[in-house]
Amino acid sequence: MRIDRVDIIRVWNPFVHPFRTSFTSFENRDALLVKIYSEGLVGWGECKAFYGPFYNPEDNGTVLHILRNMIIPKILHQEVAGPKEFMEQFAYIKGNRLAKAAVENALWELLSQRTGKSIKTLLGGTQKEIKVGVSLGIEDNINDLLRIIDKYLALGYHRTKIKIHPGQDIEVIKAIRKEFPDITLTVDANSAYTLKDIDLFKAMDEYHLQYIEQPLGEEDIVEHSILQKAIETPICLDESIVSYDAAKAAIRLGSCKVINIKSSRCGGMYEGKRIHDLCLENHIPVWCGGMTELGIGRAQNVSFASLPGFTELAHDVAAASRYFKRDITDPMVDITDRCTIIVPDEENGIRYNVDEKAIDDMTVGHWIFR
Ligand code: OSB
Ligand code: MG
Repeated sequence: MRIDRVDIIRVWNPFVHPFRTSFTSFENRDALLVKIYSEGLVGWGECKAFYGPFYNPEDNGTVLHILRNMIIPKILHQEVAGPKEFMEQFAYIKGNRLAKAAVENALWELLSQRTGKSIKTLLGGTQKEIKVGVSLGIEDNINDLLRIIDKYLALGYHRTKIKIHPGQDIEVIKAIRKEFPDITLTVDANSAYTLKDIDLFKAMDEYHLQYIEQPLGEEDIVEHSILQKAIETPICLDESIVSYDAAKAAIRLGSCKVINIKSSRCGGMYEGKRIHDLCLENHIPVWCGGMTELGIGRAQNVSFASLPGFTELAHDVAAASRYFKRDITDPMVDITDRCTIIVPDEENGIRYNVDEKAIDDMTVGHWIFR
């Protein structure tokens, strides 16, 4: 594929409800989109970075630098065979995987258009629909949270995940279990604890959580292995799984029993699939994580989650309307009455077309390279 032009577009889309985590509170999705023009076709990628480095070490500023100074000059007016070759070509750039993934995702899109095959087919996806869960932010008032949980249960969400942080953890879990004793419940600590809190995690065992997501630091693979051996509840690693090697280390050390794959954090869907395959071989259940994506990234996550290992656990890929009043695809990504999302493929003909008018209305910055 010859790359003829690349645009980076920065958009802001307000959330319908602020999303509060242990690291920050998000009022709107501030995202960089990558639009690649190639031989008459246009492929879009959505970068998953945030406006600051609170969750990932990268942010929109570092991504812009890597794309405009390191990657785009090397691919503009050049041939790029596909996502795999792109990743090989840029292996010499350390880290910066969210930046690489934005381009990689656009290349999958172009490959899909060139071959007339869906991303699901190109990746080797096998599932017609994916099962979705909901991830709920921190609320000051526990009753507010209980009412929000109720609302998503009524919509049929298959798993409820709540964010915890020191001071708002075991009491919240207790209150939820009192009102909803049997729901599939998980908690996400977003790295807010250390091994000093081991007794707190032992105490969580009695609430039969499906898993505890990322209790300790991103680099604490050894510490997670100590914690996992001390508790019954499965640990699910999220932030720590930045690469195939990190996943391999976590599995070998017994640092977790579940993995949340965010393919973008690992450089894109090609790397994400390698991690998926590794987990499948090692009988580690996986699910597809989310980063409050706009429609382009959300639709690509739906395709990625159709891989054969993503069966039993629900994904953080909810209906777009759970986050935004308006999104950048037409139609917006939505759930079925079974609370699943249909995976676009050749047979069902579903496509999430990019809504360029919506993007225009949300644009706060635009860089053109040609
Ligand atoms: O830790 O999974 C996380 C959102 C932003 C950054 C990190 C995380 C999250 C979520 C929401 O939990 C996932 C989603 O619904 O998109
Ligand atoms: Mg998480």
